Amino acid sequence: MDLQIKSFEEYQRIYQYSVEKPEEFWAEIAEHFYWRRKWNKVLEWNFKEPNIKWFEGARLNITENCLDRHVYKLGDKPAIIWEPNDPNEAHRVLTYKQLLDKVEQFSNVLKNNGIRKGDRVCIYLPMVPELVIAVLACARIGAIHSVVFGGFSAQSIADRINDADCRLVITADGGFRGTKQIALKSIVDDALVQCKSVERVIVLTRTRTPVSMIKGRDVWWEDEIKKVETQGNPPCPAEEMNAEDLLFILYTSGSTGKPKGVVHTCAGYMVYTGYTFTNAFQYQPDEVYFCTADIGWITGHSYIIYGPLSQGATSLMFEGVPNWPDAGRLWDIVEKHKVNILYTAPTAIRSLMAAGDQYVEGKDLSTITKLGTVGEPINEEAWHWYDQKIGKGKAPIVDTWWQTETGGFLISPIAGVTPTVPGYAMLPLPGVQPILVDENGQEIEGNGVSGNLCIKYPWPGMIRTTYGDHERCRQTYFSVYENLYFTGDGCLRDENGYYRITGRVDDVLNVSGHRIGTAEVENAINMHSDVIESAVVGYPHPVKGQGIYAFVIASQHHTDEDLTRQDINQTVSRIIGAIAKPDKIQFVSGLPKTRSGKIMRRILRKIAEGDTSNLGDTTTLLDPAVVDEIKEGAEKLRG
Ligand code: 7RM
Repeated sequence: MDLQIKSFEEYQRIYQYSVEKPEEFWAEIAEHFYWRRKWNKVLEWNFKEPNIKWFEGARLNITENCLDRHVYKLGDKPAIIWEPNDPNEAHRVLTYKQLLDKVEQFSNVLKNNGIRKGDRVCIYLPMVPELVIAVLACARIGAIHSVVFGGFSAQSIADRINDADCRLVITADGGFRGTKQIALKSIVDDALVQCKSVERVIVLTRTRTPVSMIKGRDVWWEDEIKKVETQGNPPCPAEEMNAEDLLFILYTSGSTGKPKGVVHTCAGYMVYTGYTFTNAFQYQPDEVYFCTADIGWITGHSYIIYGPLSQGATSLMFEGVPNWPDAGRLWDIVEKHKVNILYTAPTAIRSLMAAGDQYVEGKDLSTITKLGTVGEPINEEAWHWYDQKIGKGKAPIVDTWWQTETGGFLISPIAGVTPTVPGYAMLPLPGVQPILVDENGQEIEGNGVSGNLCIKYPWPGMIRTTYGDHERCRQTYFSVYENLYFTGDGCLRDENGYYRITGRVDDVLNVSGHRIGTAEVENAINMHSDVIESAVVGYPHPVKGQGIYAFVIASQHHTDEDLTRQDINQTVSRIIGAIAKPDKIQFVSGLPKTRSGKIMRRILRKIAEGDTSNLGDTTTLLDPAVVDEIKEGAEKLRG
């Protein structure tokens, strides 16, 4: 069996086969990878505990699949093209050969600094090639990476470092993003005041901002590289890993206040990201593939690094932001590097669309053959703009639905092979068995129905546990509905059997494609000294998809409410990061609560949406009068 599915007829046949004979199907997919030793058993599983083991007995290293195995044939092919924040700075190209050399070199740096298989390493770097090198070097020696997105605060870093007991942090002096500079090392320094487990910090120079370097703890990346060079640059053979050894931890938000460390393991994740990447995008040998995500999120892990590299693709990474120096930057990059496949988020499409077509006109986008979107539902207007202005009506758009927990795409078109409909993720990839259930866990069969989206059979890329707390993994994903993985998403299956994701059914927001828990934001707001209580909901936002709306009870009446709003925003930035700042803060004297003290979010959501015509039944409220006050306040805030 070929790895790439080539026709709709083949898709249907293989899909059927993957359901009837899943182990045979996945074994055939896995044959396309390099194993030091093959598996004894393809799959062992139960969703009760859960206990999920793929390719037991197999031994491998994912970096051997991403690097070593390509070098003979593709040694001089660009593996990574790096486009800097500032268009006037030179771009960089790392061929497969060069990337392997650099990964081996940095693997030796990690070893020189006492890092061994199983150790946890926190990576807090800007979008530079060294981030890819650091990630792969960890994987090469069997250290478990935990990448933290550069937009998170010192407190968030500390929480993540402590949760995983990281021994090492890899960061940079600073990072460039548009006109801003982010003082990464200084943020790490603030975090480390709370972190006992960290013995060493490796600091890359990027912005050359002055930084504090603590003797015995902090070392420069460049100095450590020189040491390896004086050792004669010895090779660093890849550590042989067991299939189910941990590859990485990535924190993600849920309905509680504390982010979970999603755990992915070596073999299944490798097979799944490679298989889904090559299929959904139908990657061709000389194509340049550009994913605009940050490596701090799962999209960057799976579809800038591991998926493309395991397939020998050229992966373009971009340090900057889509709207600087102007809203034509992505199109300049496409033109400059002759990008063939572009993968971005609906929020970026909407903001570039809003900037005006003049930023697209005159740019040569003729190289584009395929387009992709991810992270949130895409509205029809943005889909058509993307299709017409960027794809010129000739590039299929793959709307890839997946999650941090799924490792890779579950429901997605296969470019040019399966059909597409605006706003639809379409059909499950072979190997994926979605099901819709009602509130009671009853399967909703047939077409033209909607329900809660679950998956009824394991796939290799799925979450194995939440780090340090397996029970939490069971409760969150496997106990809501018996024997099913629950995604947290609502979903429609139309008359044709096509899937359309309608959004989260839990208290998770999706702001510009970033996952943020309402409870997390509430906790942060409540840290502010003048806040008694708060309730956070999402509301439709034209560019961000969802905006954050906070209803806040303050302990005293402030004459300058705007200043208090700014104080609250500062608090949220400090506790979580600027990405979680509320877009709107409304001061209220009370919140709509039931007699048992539960906040009725349904009512707050309606008010935040600006739709107060029908708030539903409010008679069970402790104090129904508070609703009118909140409605009035909301109208005033809207102006
Ligand atoms: C890849 C990623 C996951 C949540 C997920 C959905 C939403 C993701 C789509 C989508 C509609 C899509 N991982 N989501 N992709 N909604 N269409 N194509 O985003 O863990 O950060 O978020 O994002 O709600 O549950 S994530």
